[in-house]
Amino acid sequence: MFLEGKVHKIKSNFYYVQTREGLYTCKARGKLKSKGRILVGDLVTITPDRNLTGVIEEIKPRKNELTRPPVANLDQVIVFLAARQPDINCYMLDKLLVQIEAKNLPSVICINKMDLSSPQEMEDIVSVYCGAGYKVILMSLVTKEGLSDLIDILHDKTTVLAGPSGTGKSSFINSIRQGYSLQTGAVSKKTGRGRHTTRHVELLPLKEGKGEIVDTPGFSRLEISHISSQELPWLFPEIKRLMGQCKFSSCLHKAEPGCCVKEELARGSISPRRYENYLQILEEIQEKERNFI
Ligand SMILES: Nc1nc2c(ncn2[C@@H]2O[C@H](COP(=O)(O)OP(=O)(O)O)[C@@H](O)[C@H]2O)c(=O)[nH]1
Ligand SMILES: [Mg+2]
Ligand SMILES: [Zn+2]
Repeated sequence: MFLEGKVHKIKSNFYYVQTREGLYTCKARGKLKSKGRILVGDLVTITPDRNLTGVIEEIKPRKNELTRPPVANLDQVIVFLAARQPDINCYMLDKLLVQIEAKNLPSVICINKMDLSSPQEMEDIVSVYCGAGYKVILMSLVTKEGLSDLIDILHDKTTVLAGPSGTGKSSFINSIRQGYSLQTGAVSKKTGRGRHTTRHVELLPLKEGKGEIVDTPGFSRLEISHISSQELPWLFPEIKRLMGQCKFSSCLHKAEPGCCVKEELARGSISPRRYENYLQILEEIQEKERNFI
């Protein structure tokens, strides 16, 4: 008899597999044993043994996987920002969104700490990113406004958080997880680093309903080295929509004649700030490509 389940945690060669019959503590069979072969988030088949123990026999094909943190089969990324403290850096945000798009993962932008700001102050940024095609949620963990909108989005999904430090990611994870406390804000005076530096990755089940959240933020390094200049336009949803309509099929939407991205920019349907950041990221990529040749 086999059981199917999802790996929620890996710790010293034990795999914690959530099945409909309960949480099984498993070992891995044969070649699956080698380190890094099985990831948190993997869907697996196990042979159950007594007392909720078992053996992992097989990994199902993955929908996607991340290396940082090492986790498979994600459904979405919540990009955590703060209205203030720290202020929003749109260039960093666009670079982060590009990385998430490159993994083919949907993202939702969440602007936390709205208790320190007002919807009027956020109007510009909300219209830019909604216009680009992203869902934007305004919220505060202090006043709890907007929190239920975010929780609705998590339902039935496996979610990873991303975004700059200090925006409230750990606080949010704490708030949705009963009896579980991640370190927030405080940094060790001795080492200057967070105290929990060697933690394992874990999927935390949501308090209500199905779905899990990864307990460690992803996309912490803004690496774009694996993205090519031809690929970049596909990673801006508002540019992607126009692909195939420019005069030249290889158009990079800089200054080529017959460019419909430039036309939409002139019409005001593409945000100048997003476009500037597109050009700047493109420049960074092209610089790397020139050095590589
Ligand atoms: N004013 C305000 N502060 C918040 C809010 N959410 C979190 N914080 C604070 O922001 C700081 C950083 O939070 P933390 O969860 O550690 O951020 P992380 O680095 O993204 O994990 C902590 O001092 C939190 O108490 C909020 O909605 N409003
Ligand atoms: Mg944190
Ligand atoms: Zn073009």
